[in-house]
Amino acid sequence: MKSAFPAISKIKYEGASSKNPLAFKHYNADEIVAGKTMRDHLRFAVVYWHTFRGTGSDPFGAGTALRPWDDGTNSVKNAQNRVHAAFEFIEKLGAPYYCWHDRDVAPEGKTLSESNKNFDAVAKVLKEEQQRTGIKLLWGTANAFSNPRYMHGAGTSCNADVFAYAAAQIKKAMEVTHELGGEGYTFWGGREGYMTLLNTDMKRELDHLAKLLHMAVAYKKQIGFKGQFYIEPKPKEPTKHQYDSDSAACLNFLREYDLLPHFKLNIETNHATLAGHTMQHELEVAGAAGALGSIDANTGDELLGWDTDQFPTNIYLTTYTMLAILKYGGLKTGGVNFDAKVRRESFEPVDLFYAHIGGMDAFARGLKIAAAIRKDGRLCDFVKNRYSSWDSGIGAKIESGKATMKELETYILKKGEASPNASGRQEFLENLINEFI
Ligand code: XUL
Ligand code: CO
Repeated sequence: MKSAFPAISKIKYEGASSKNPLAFKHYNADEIVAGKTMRDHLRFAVVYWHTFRGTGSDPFGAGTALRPWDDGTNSVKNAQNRVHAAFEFIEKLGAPYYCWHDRDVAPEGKTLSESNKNFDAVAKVLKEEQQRTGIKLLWGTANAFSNPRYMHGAGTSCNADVFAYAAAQIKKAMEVTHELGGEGYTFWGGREGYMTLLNTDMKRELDHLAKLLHMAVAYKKQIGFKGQFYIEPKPKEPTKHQYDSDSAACLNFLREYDLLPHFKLNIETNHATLAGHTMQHELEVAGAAGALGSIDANTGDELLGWDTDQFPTNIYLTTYTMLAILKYGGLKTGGVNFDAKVRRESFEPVDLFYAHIGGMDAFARGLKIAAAIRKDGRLCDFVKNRYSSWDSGIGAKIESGKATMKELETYILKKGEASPNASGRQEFLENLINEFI
């Protein structure tokens, strides 16, 4: 097999003073931070779709990406060759995981059985390459949004046959994920939403989506797949409104349909900002519900209102992300998955390396900074002290559920004014964060 990246050797950690653009300055996989190696904290994953299927095309122009290993056809042979290029890339980068959609790795056929046959033929090579390199599948997923049949959605389609097709496709994607030892399986509601409420029976669509997920839970059990299920919130794009719009909406849906025990959330930065939230907010909502599972690490552009899926380089973003992840006990089955693409203008293969190295270094710095902030303790103590009136006396009584309104009335009538508030100290805390950046 010809090398896809002959000019590039394994990316090494060279430390912060290195000027080598093909070296890590901060990500040192074996370095221990807060009791674990950086490798185990961050569990980096490369996505197959953007990194190996992205062409750089946009609504105004054709693809620009140079991918010499790819013959540009939709053949199974080309798909199999591409697997070797992908694993050479991931191995040289030193990422322990990767993720795919079924249709990224293998071409869709004319019938479902032809698609499944293609998928098996490529999965065989994926498995060989996983075994050869030790690279593992973080999660698999089905693309139930690109094919025209899914124009009205998959699980939420108005057409029952389309629902059946989606279920059959997801069944196969779960089987292949299981076969490849995947540690998770993700559901992102690509078109599970609406373009206009004028033609939409929302309640019926939500009931159907829940049915699909319950079927997946049952099938998971049947085949003995132990991986974690994730839902990935996103508010819009491609639809006007997606039912999995943000962490809170996903949690509400999962609770309403008794699915919460079976799912965690896969939170994506650019989806959070499209929902009008920060990544920090989305992680906090998921974490507080015990449902923080994995992250799709990318970023948007402050001046653009769509899902630009850029590689994360902002140290504040990675610091706040890692603060939330550490606070909720770290990533277990999940990982830091680069659901990000190089810009259309960054068309050379080496740009894939620069992009991932930058993202990994940004997260390594975020991890080290977040660990230092936690070790220092002032931030955590400040928050704890801010709520100290709840630790004893009337506060503790309210929290324990033993206080009544009548009793609180008596308490305040006797006390007079409530005890004075303490400052929120936002600026002080922002300065504190900057001490560590
Ligand atoms: C789309 C998106 C997806 C999911 C997997 O915005 O993020 O690629 O991560 O379907
Ligand atoms: Co994503």
